[in-house]
Amino acid sequence: MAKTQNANKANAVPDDISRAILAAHRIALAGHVTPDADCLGSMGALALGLKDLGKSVRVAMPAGSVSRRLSYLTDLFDLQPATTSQLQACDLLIGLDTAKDRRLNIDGKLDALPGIPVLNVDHHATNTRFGKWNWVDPQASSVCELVVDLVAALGCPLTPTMATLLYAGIHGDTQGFSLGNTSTKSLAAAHALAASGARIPEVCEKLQRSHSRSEFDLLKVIYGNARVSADGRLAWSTASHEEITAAGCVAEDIDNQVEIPRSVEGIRVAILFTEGVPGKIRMNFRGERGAAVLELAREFGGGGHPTSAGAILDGSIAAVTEQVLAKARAFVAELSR
Ligand SMILES: [Mn+2]
Repeated sequence: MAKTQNANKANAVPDDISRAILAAHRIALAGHVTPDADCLGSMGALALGLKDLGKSVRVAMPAGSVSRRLSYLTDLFDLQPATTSQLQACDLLIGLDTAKDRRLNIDGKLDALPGIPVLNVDHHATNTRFGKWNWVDPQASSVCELVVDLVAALGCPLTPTMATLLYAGIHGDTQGFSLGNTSTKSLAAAHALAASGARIPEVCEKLQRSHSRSEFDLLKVIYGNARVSADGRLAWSTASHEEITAAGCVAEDIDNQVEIPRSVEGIRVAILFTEGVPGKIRMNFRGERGAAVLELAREFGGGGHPTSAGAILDGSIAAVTEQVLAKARAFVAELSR
């Protein structure tokens, strides 16, 4: 049980992080492009908590960036996406769940917000520490797990809606408490959120059992295109721009469908290739039993977590798939049995 030594480690909030937030008056929040439940849950809960402290809060969220499934979360915090000039009027920008400044989901990125100090709260091992203040804890299951401690340190009471948002993010990043990042700390955070009124059945229904017909048709495409390598250790699937469009979906509807090839027994590496935008092939990599797919994603300019990573390449889906599968086959061949 090598992991126990970190399992109870408290995500103690660094003093400079709480101080910088408490000193600010107009706070902008931003997550990463193609936002997931962790990104939206942490933004939403922190936005509600900071408003409760009397801060003016703006949320960066370019139009069309949230999937239909996850709009459940943005509806809970009910904040209009900020305009660039509203963001420019802020005296602090908090980046959440975002490893690199160029991944921030802000029109024009940080270049659009000159002079605004950035506070970076993240759990990606590849975080570049792009903030003036940085709180990066790769041991944390999710940023929502960190925000549970952050709102407590700031003195914000956890409302049932904040607890629901944070629970959704922990649920999302741990795949329903099923992955290796599920620790006593993440379970303790979930316990605290449940005690604060998190609506757990609602989160599970909305995140797991609420596919629109279009999203369901896209799942059928991804099941239909799924393949497994001859040795059974690599599984992948694809969805071309034509297939995504024919299902009635858009680029934002691609989120965790890599779980489909990942669900094959015995695989070590799963990859999903999707062409949400024509000619831009997005790859989601997942590693099972410790397969460090981050190395693979980095070969293609990507990043992420050790066993959950992504990258984007320009080209046709056929050419990119062939190029990446060649490297992936070599990668799984090197893994110990
Ligand atoms: Mn996350």
